Amino acid sequence: MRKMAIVPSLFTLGNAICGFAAIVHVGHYATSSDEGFLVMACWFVLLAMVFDAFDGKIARMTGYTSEFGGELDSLSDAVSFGIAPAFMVAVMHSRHMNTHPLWAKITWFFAICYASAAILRLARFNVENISDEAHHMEFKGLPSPAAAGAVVSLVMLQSWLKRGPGEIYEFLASYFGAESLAAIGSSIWKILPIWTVVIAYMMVSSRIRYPHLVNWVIKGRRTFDYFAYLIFGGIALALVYNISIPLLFVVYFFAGPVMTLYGWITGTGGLRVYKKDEEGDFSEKTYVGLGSNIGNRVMNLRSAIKRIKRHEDINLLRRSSFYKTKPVGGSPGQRDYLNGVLEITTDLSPIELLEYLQQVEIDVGRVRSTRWGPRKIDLDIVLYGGRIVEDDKLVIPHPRMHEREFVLRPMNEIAPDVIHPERRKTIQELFEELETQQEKVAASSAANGGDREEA
Ligand code: A4P
Ligand code: MG
Repeated sequence: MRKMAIVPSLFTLGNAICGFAAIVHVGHYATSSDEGFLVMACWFVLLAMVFDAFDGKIARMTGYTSEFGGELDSLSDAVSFGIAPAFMVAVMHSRHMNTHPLWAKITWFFAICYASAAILRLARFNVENISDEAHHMEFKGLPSPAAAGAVVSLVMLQSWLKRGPGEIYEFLASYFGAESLAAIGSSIWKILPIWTVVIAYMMVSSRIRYPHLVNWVIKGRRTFDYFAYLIFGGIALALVYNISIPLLFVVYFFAGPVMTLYGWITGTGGLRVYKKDEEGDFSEKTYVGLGSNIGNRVMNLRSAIKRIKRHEDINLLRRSSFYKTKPVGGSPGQRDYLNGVLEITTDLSPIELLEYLQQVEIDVGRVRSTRWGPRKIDLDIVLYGGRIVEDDKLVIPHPRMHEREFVLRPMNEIAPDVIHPERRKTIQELFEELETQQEKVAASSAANGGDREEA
C-alpha cells in the first residue's frame, strides 16, 4: 500500500471539515433563521481558507508534496469554497419570503452556477497546474478560496451592518444612523445573488489573471521595514475586521480585471509577473533562442548575437554553447541545425524585442519561406521573465519550448533553475521529462521495428 503524509493531509482535511461545518451551520440557519448560525458558517469558510493556505506549504516544508495531496486539496476546496458558499446564497434568499418567487428561482440558478464554476475551476487547476505551486505567482481566473471569501465576507458584512456588535459599529451607527447602516446591509443582501454569478464567471474565465497573493506577500527575502509594515498593517486590519475582510476580498476581486485590462491597453499582455531575484531587484531575465541551418551556421549565429548585443537597451548576460541538432518538422532532407540560447535583460517590451529580433533576422539575411523551412537564422523569444503573453504576433513562453530538445538543452546549460511560468516546472525538470519521454519512444519504436523484422 502507498504511504501518505499525515500532517499536510490533516491540514487539508481540516479545510474539508470546516467546509462541512459551514454547511451544517447554514442548515441550522435555514431552520431557525438565527443569523448567528449564518455568521458562524462564514467564519468556518474563512477558517477553511487558513488551512488551505498552509497545507501546501507544510507539505513542501516536510518534503511530502504528492499527487494525492493535490487531489485531496481540490476535493476539500470543492466543499468549502464551492458548495458551502453556494448553499449559503441559495438558503439566504429563500429565507426572505418577501421576494418574488421568480427571483428565488433565479437565485437558485446563480447558486448552481457558482458551485459548478468552482468545481470546474478546481478540476482545470488540477490538470494545468502540475506540481510546483511554490513558484507560481498568478492564477488564470479567480481562485476558489478568494471567490468564497468574496461571497461570505459580504454575507458577514450585511449581517453586521444590521445589528453590530462592537464599538466600531456603535461609532458608525452614531455617525450615520443605525437605519442607514441596515439599509446598506439589506442592499448588499439584494445584490448578493448577482455578485455570486459574476464571481462564478471570474472563476472560469482564463483570460483574467490574478496574482497569487500569498506568494507575492511572503516569498523571497524582504527588508525589515517590509516585515514591520506587514505586521502593523495586519494588526490594524484585524482591529476593523468587519470592514477590512470584505474590503480586501472585494479589492482583490477587482484587481484581476483591472490589472489584466491595464496589461492589454499597454500591450504588456495581461498581468505582469515578476520574480524577485536574490538582491531584491525586479529583474526579468529573458531568453532568446537562436537557430540556423543554412550557410555558415556559426557565422550566422555570431552575427545575430553581435547585432543583439549592439542594441543599447539589451544587456547580454550569458550565452549557451552551440548545439548541433536534427531538424524538427519541416521538409525532409534539411541540414542539421545549430542551436543556442542567450540570456539577456532588456528595457524593450516583449513586442519591441520581437520587432528588433525580426529586424536582426532580416539583417543576417533570413528569407522567410515555408514555416519550419530551412533558415539562415531564426530568433525566438523563449521566456521573458515570468511573463505570460498571448498576442496574435507573440506568444510567451514560446508555445513549443517544453517539447523541444534544441531549446531545452541549451537552456538547461545556462538556466536550469528558471521556472516555466505556465507549467511551473524548472527548465531542468522539463528537460529531464523530455529525455525520459524520448527514451520511451525510442525503446517502443525499437521494439516495434524488431517485430516488423521478424514478421
Ligand atoms: N511568434 C509568436 N511567438 C513568438 C515568440 N515567442 N518568438 C510569431 C518569436 N516569434 C514568435 O515565426 C512565425 C511568427 O511567430 C512570427 O512572425 C512571430 O510573430 P517565424 O520565425 O517567422 O517562423 P518559424 O520559425 O518557421 O515558425 P515558428 O512557429 O516560430 O517555428 P519554431 O517553433 O520557431 O520552429 N529544428 C531544430 N533542430 N532547430 C530549430 O531551431 N526551428 C524550427 C522553427 C523548426 N525546427 C527546428 C528548429
Ligand atoms: Mg521562429
